[in-house]
Amino acid sequence: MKAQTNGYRDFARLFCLLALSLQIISCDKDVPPPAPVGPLPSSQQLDWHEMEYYAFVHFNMNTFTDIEWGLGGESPELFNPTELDTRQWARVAKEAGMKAIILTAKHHDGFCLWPSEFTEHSVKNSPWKNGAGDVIKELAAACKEYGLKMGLYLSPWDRNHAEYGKPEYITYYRNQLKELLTNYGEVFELWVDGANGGDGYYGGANETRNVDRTTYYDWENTFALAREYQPRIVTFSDGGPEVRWVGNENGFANATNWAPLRRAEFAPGVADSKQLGTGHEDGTHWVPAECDVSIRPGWYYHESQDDKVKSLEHLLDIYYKSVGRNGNLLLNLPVDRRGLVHENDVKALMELRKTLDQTFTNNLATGKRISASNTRGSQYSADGVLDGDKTTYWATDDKTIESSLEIDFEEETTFNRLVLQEYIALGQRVKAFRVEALIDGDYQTLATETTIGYKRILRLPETKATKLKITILDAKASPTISNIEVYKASTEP
Ligand code: FUL
Repeated sequence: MKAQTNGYRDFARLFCLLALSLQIISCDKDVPPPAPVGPLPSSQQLDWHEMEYYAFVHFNMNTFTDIEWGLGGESPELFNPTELDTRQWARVAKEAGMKAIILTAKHHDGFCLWPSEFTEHSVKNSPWKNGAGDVIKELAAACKEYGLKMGLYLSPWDRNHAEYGKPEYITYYRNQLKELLTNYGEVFELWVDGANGGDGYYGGANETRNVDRTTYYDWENTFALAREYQPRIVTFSDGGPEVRWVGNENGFANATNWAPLRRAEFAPGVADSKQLGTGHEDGTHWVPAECDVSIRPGWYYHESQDDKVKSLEHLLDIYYKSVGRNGNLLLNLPVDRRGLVHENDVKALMELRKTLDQTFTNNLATGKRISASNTRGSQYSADGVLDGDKTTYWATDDKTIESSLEIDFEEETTFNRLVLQEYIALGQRVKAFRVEALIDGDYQTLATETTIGYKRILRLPETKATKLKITILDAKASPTISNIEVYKASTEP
């Protein structure tokens, strides 16, 4: 029986080859995938893209001094949260639909939220838990309990440390990095801000110290240590290496947003912020943008800002301009003096979650027919974009770039949101695309846009149509689209 089957297969293959050479039929079972267009994401970066939305928590000495940047001479006695509860942070983040929490383990004033053995300027000399507490340990446990990842912010600038500016401080910084990355389980992201040097306490010297931002920290080797301690970590700074700042603190990426970046032109604290929002079409490395923004005007908690929590409309706009523009959203929650996410912030987060859930639950493209103007082979058919599986994707043959996909709703359908995703494992390729809808028998253009990347979400005018067409107008190579979703949001924007 087996021999018979094999015989039949051999015959079929022979027939196929013969037919193909005579150009009678197309046997496309073994068409290779499109060649990758570099630079490509690492597997850590692919995981990072999937996270999309997570919390920043600024909570540290500044919470108690009511300022944004402490000078470094603050007494550890001042750090005294009354109800610190990292499980509340984690529960709120989880219910908000976030995937992780990144905490300011050490901000520019140098106070450490863990009992570092390399300084006295930490929780161990505070009244909180009589000096026996460790916020990082508590957060790690809470994140684990709620299925969240944990990331850590370790400010390179340290206005407390007597040796800041000298080579000894780099040893100190690396010792702290080792403590944080080896004692608390998995850390998914190391967050390195760009503020470097200036006036400070510096062990009582009270002076101004400036450093050469490109050479002082020897970032290449410092980041290599981070990778040695946490092989799956991604490091964020103005220019990566793995994740880049978006160039503003409003939470917005530009509409054209390339994950590739000419990385050598940037370093932490050395960045042309205008370029960071767009990346580079001819970038040399995969360095996607992370969009950081606070839910309030300040990064740290200030009672005076209790009534300045961003509105639902503002938060939605941020979401669409970050997650919807090929970036991840890092939304800051200024934990208050009790050590809790404030009620007003919780309310705003839950309103946002509710609206996003209402919008992105009923995918109007599910189960609809989809066709393509060109298909590379049957395993790259248009069906791959509607099957809910991001590993299957539509691709054209190598010579075809301008090409389109058409979704047939079979009846008049009202929508105003479109989600598009490229199969980025093969690189970010699309440079320009157009969206059209078939309205009363005519195709009308709804949008003409540029990049897609990991995810692009378009807010379209409310449209009633029977078909939706997406035309790739230009790309670095044949397009690879892994997912399309269509929704009707009831709220504006
Ligand atoms: C900046 C810092 O100077 C701010 O205080 C804040 O931490 C922001 C997220 O990063 O570099």
